Amino acid sequence: MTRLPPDAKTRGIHELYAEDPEAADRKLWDREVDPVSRRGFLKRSSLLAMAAAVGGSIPFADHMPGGLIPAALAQSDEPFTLEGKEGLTVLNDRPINAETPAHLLDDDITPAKHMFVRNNGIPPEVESIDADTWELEIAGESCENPQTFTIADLKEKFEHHTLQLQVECGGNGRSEYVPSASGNQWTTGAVACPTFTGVRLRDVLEACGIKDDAFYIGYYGADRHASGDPNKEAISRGVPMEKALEDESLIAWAMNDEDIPYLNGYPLRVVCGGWPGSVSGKWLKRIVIRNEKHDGAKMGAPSYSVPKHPVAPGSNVPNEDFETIESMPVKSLVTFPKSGIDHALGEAMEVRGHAWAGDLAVKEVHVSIDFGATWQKAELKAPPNRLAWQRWTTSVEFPEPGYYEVWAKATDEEGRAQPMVVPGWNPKGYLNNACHRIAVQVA
Ligand SMILES: Nc1nc2c(c(=O)[nH]1)N[C@H]1C(S)=C(S)[C@@H](COP(=O)(O)O)O[C@H]1N2
Ligand SMILES: [Mo]
Repeated sequence: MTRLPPDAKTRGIHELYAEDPEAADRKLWDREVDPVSRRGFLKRSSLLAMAAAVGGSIPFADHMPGGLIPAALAQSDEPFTLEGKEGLTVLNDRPINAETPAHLLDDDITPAKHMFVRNNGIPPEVESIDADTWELEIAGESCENPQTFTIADLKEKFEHHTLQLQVECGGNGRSEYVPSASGNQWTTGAVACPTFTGVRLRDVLEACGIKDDAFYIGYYGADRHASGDPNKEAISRGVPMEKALEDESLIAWAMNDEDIPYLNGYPLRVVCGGWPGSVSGKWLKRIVIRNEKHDGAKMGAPSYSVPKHPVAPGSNVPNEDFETIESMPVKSLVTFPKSGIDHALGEAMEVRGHAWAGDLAVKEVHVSIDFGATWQKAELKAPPNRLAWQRWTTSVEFPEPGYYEVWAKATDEEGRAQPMVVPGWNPKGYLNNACHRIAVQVA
């Protein structure tokens, strides 16, 4: 592994890219970042982020002193928030990455303001996006009749579908790995389950002709590589044909019956629920049908890949020993009450949350108040459609005053349950589906 040049932190990223692109990539993507305070954010923020922060463009931005805290935001020391988002914890501002505290994921259908943001590069400028002229190109060596569609074409030519789909970043839970894995230090909040409206990916691909040798699809978005280099993609991932052709794989223009939020991919995105969020391309411009595994940015190991066989924590794993993550593992969240709550002795406490299991359904959820010694079964609802999370609820009673933790453990339809400790360490810190726990003080 190449190491960062010792002065990398103080040098321009363009300079570094010219010299050592790999180190520059790591500098941009793999740094560990603590939750960013609003002040810290603004000190280092780009003009675009600054405009988003004040809620409009800044005509005299040229004259703004670097590091100035806009008066619009300077009055308080509240943590910084992103426009259109509420209560999210910003983990990184360049690119923007923000997660949702568990208690803000309590809604059955995640509201737009509470959907996490995971950006790999620089999103297209808001002003440059025109949904009326936005075009999606379908091409690739295994496409018979490459075609271009406007969003109006998609709406007119294909059947519309609305589905509730869970999107979870492959790195959700990364912060718990020891030794720590580089990358955004997600705790539990890189997951959401809003509804998406659009057309089936399958219908669009079939209209363009899928050759017999088709093997994989790949997406391209309008965002740019974090370095600003126009010849590099921020991310260009995809899924095998079988996943692409599933009923639930969508090209979506709406989320919760409104435009998709800018940071979540406006005006068009792919959604393939149940797989790492990275396969659900935002600001969608192009889909290629490939006769081999797609080889776009972040398709190759170690990105979104785990060792084929378990490895000891801290091991060095050669790229050829990785495999690409497909369906995500079974997982659950306690979304009510909020961790840290005070509860009165003698009163039953309602506990609830969601559970999901990648391509599978969740069979059972159990809850423990004694650190996993005993478990009680929660009530579990069927998902509104395949690949949506499932609501679970139960009520617990505490025997005496003191400190308790409520743990939740989901089991998928094939009998695999969430582990109570952090599962298999892997170099990039993916797939942590350990039981979620909340703290309760009973008095
Ligand atoms: N074009 C584009 N699509 C993208 C990304 C990106 O950076 N650019 N990030 C991916 C990753 S890693 C995840 S987890 C999901 C996150 O979706 P969200 O930001 O809408 O929550 O988008 C995916 N699609
Ligand atoms: Mo992700």
